[in-house]
Amino acid sequence: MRTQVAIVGAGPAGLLLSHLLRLAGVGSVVLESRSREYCEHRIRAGVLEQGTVDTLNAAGLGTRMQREGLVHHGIELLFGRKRHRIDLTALTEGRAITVYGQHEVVCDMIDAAVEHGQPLYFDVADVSLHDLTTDKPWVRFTHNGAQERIDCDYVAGCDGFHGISRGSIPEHALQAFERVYPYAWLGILANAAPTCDELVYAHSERGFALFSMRSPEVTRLYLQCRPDEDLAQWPDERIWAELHARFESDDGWLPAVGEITQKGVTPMRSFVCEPMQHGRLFLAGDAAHIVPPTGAKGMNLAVADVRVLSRALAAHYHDGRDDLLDAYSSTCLERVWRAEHFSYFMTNMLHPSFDDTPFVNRLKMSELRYVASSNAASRMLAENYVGLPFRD
Ligand code: RFL
Ligand code: PHB
Repeated sequence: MRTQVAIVGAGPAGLLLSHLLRLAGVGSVVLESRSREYCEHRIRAGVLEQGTVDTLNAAGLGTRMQREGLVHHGIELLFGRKRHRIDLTALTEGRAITVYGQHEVVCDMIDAAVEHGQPLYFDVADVSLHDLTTDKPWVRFTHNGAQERIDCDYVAGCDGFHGISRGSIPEHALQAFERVYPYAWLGILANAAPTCDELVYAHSERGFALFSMRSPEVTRLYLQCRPDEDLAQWPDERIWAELHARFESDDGWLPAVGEITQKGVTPMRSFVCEPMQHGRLFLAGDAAHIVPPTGAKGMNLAVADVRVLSRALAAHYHDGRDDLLDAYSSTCLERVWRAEHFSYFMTNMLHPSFDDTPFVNRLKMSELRYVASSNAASRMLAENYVGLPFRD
């Protein structure tokens, strides 16, 4: 097989990259280790920044999102038994976020790929990358028991944090920056109508909790837990009791209880590798960086990376220019580090930790009160939460 760009991974990064490249007249092949069914049902992120929504709409991928996505103009911070609204739209000259499940975005992109005959191989195994520092890189993989080879001009490593792409770069050529948090999130999906129109980020002495949603019938909830938490210790009744204890407030607001249809534990980590390129391999999305989910930035960063990469590749093929490809890593890292800082800030402020001293507890409460009451501080939060506008 031969293509211009071989893409490893069919998550948001890989699927959107292949779509944007097709629109730019650049050929690609996508290789995914999981089944289509698995990718379409993997429950993950839910918050799309304005720039992500605009990118999906401009690429013709927004039809169902416009119909089913929930546009939110604010979020709530709950602490000291009171809810404090951050008016995202008023604080950011009219910007907003859209709540639409990542797996729905993935379904929409897979449908578009299939409709346009985009080569997309699910259930591949043993993907390996070769000759990345030459101008003739190639990719080996197994599909339906047969060994295959793709010769290409470029490889896009869009295979997430645990993929093989980043590991194909010699250790001495990369620098990694990392922080592992001493807690995780237990997340559930429940068949219960959301009882608030906006997301509620709750700080309580018992730990953090988050109220989110997927549709007018489905609530998404998270609670801070131990990184090694055993789900078997969390029967449904215990989850609801703990959520209700953490969301307790003076106005009596609580999420509605419903059948729990999905449960999972998400570890919390910040990670960046620099540079995001090695020879003809470009890393995008979680393959290059991850953030704790408190800032809702992971999928949005994946979209931002491939937006930059697709334009740089189009400039190479159509205009014979490589300056955008050369600048890929530094262009992306500017946004990545802003999101890293914001996610770290939100995570530290909202999660009590077992090793917090009473002094640190007081600092966190002061920070929450400041963010909720100062126009300058809430504008800082709002501007980062809705995401930086694209400059191109
Ligand atoms: P993905 O989605 O992990 O996709 C990588 C794909 O590569 C495949 N793969 C391979 N394929 C071939 N060969 C190999 N050797 C392979 N190894 C792996 C995988 O099967 C997979 O299909 O990475 P991508 O595309 O970079 O997208 C990143 C996002 O998925 C991630 O950042 C977000 O989900 C993070 N995240 C959130 N991001 C947001 O923007 N807003 C949110 O509200 C938000 N909430 C969240 C989140 C992530 C969460 N979890 C579960 C980690 C909430 C949670 C709970
Ligand atoms: C979600 O709805 O899954 C979600 C929302 C906000 C976050 C993280 C996850 O910060």
